[in-house]
Amino acid sequence: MRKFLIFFTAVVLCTACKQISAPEPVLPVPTEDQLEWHKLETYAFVHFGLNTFNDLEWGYGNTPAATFNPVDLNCKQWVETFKKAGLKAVILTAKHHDGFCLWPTNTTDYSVKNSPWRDGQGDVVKELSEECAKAGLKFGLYLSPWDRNNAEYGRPAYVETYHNQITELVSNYGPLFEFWFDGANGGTGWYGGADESRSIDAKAYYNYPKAREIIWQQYPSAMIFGGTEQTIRWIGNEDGYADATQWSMYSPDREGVDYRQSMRGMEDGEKWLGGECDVSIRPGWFYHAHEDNQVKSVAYLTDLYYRSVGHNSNFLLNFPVALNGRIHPIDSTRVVDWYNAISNELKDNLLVNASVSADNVRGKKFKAEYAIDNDPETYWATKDNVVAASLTITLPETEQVNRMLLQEYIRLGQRVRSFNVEYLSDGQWLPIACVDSMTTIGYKRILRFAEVETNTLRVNFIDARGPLCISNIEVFFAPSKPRT
Ligand code: FUL
Repeated sequence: MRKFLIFFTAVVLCTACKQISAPEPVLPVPTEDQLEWHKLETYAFVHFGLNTFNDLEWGYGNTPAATFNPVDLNCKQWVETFKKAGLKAVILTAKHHDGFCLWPTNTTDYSVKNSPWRDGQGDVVKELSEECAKAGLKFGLYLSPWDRNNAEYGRPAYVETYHNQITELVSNYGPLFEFWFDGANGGTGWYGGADESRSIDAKAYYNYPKAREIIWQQYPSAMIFGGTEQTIRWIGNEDGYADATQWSMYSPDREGVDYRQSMRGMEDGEKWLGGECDVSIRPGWFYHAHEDNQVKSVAYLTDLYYRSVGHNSNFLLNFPVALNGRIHPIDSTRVVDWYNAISNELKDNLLVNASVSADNVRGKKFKAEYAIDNDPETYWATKDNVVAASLTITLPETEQVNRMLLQEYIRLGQRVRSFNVEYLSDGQWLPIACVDSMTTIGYKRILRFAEVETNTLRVNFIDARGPLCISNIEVFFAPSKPRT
């Protein structure tokens, strides 16, 4: 009997401590660096180079370096624009497919060194990295693996040159938060005058493991986009959006997978590879005067914000810097207006001072209040094996609402598979009319729905990969017209 009592007490105690300890992680989970990257949410891309001066998107590699001549290049103006637009970082095309380098490299003559700009003494990479450092913006680089100028392209000597270019960049500029390996390998090019088509096996040819080693020796926290060593992933389109269902997990090498799967991620993906949605503010990546009237509207960009950041992804918005070396005033005004529009829509969190209850709570350390306390490190969690539960939130007053922001505690993995939201109207629970399906959440999910008037909302979590871990919920009313 005594033995039985001891055993029984041990079981009870064990169960109790299990319930108050954090849920086991659901693998894969992000690294600390990936977690920091998720928090950036929106950042700028800059396409600038010989293409800008020759009205091209993909230079062939034979456009004279002498045509690069911005008369008023001003990286301070770029950075000021990005800051005003709430963007937290910038990635610069240090070299595009034409092979022209925006820094005075020792690896080729095809660079700013041989342009009339500042008598060949200028260095765009340096200037931008310094302005970023001053303004507290993170800095990243795009270095096209494909090089249509280099005579050795396709042979081992070019790969050495390419790695030397990475070495120069990581040695002289930075810190770098992200390194971008583009996937384009179109074949034809100037190639030092050979003027022919060359094909390579991209996965093997560029020796990406070596490239990663060079980058990480200097900047071990840098995210890597593209290539075979990626730590984040292309979203599968260049239109700036992800699917509403968006898992941060992915298996890039899985057999038979179409690149469009990337818009959704993979629930059973083996790696944590958060999605990055890239898009240009104009139709082209590089500046073309005839596109001055085609800068994306505030409404369009706002929609993309909800379909990228609001769909558990980061948003990389490109600026085609104009011939004078400045961001065109239409683009800079537009991006700031866009930022103000989003800030206005998500201004006042109506859950400040709200009360909340849950029909399942893991323990005191994981109570429902932690889902609305605005602290990303605390979260509401359910007991082991409980993947369906509801949170009922009562607002201090009846309000009009049409936006809900939700976040999971992704340090322990992405879990939620499906959920829905209801509101109380005259004592009756009614479903919200959301613009897209309520499936995954991840780092961040923002729902847009037809405006309702209520003082009580209920979030019903229907299915998940493990116990729920919800770190944040906010609710807003986005007026259709800007508030006066
Ligand atoms: C593409 C490139 O071919 C475009 O020119 C641009 O740089 C874009 C971001 O990536 O694949």
